[in-house]
Amino acid sequence: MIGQGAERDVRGAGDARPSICVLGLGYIGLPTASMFAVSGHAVVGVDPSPAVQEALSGGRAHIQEPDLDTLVSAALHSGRLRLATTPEPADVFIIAVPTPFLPETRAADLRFVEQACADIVPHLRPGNLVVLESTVPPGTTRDLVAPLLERSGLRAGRDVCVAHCPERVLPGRILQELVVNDRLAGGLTPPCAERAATVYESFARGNVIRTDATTAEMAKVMENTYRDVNVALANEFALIASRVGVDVWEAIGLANRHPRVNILRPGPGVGGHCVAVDPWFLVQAAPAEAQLIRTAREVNDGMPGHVLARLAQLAAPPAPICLLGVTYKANVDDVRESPAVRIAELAVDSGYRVRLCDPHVAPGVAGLPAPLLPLEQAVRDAAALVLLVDHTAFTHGLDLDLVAALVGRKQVLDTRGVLDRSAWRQRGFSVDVLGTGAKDEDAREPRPLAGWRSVGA
Ligand code: SAJ
Repeated sequence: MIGQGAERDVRGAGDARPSICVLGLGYIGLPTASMFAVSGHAVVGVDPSPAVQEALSGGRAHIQEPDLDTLVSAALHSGRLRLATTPEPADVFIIAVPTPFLPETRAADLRFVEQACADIVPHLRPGNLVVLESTVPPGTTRDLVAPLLERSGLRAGRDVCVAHCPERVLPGRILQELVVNDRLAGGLTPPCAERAATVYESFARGNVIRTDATTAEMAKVMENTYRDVNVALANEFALIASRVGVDVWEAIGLANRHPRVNILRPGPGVGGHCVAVDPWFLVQAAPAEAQLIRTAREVNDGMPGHVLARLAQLAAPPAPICLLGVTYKANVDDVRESPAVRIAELAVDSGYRVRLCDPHVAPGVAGLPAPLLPLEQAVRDAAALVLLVDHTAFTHGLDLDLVAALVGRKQVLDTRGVLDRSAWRQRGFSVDVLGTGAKDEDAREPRPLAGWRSVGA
């Protein structure tokens, strides 16, 4: 938790740009703090985690993201980004802390936001701006953040500006998207929106669009919900395609040639800290109305069970199996809400001897239900390989001859539709692909659709 710190102003003498205190140096806070620093703001980045402090003090980012090390190091060397474990007085406070959901109710867990507000209060001065970047249920800035900040004795919207400016960056492309994406500046009042927009315009090249705080909150959660529902539709298409004996990857490719259709990719489920979480904030806000959103979440959460059922067609417990990838998506190191981890848990519970392999994840990372091994150990004697994450290291970096020589049985299940099927088959593998007909040739035959009639019959 972020605690109180010494009264020290972030800004040095003679600085023209507002000084900024960023609370939370995670996937969003660290790139944002660094970007503001290299854009000329005096920034203090606040994070109480010793691991974060240790990595950053050594001049490197504690998370994997293309070019982030270079940006962080430039920001630190410029002298404009300093690190702290507690907030300090500044012109602008940016809250970029996690907003998970409570596992039992799936309601938003806003404790980190509440704590950040409490930590800012002692430093708040008239004329300050407080920006909430964390994704929250609609109404949070107005109904929770503003009243908490008013414990300072200052009136939100009059003495201090308050705004919600949601981040929209895609992990894996954070640094580009931070600059080029359009941004929302949702103010408690129009002057608050204007003030927040001006701050972000110091590095944003996309449009910074002024709106009110609750509309910005709603728009942000809608964006990720739209993506979740689209993936759920793709996943449901995959389940239907394997039932009727169609290759969903080919069918989606064909459907997407329609100028107004853009179906996303099926897969082993939806993970990460955003798309798998944020739709629940809308369910929480309007449970009776959010029917489609809830069903989409359930479809996506059902995919790990489907993957396990397909694995069971290839190998029975206690066979050794190798799961390729544990992160929530390709080429990142983030395992939060990862469907691959869920699949590993289900496989362990079913009695498989599970080995995990992921070149992006450091050994010893918490929360994995099975050992994380180097490739050669992970695949040795395995009765089946399951590709769960389409890391480039797996799609283009595998030595297939070596893998073929090491495995126990040459069987692979591709849950992302990315493997070069003919290259694997050339090495003697049977290749099962999620969203295609069942593995055995009989079941692969298209089944007649219920109610089907030939023309003229
Ligand atoms: N996924 C699929 N099929 C797809 C696309 C994604 O199964 O076709 C899965 C991924 O494998 C992953 C999950 O969905 O498990 C989410 O991945 P993602 O790449 O869709 O999104 P995130 O969580 O990395 O980032 C999202 C982005 N939101 C949108 O694109 C609408 C990003 O712009 C947001 O800033 C971010 O959430 C956030 O922080 O809210």
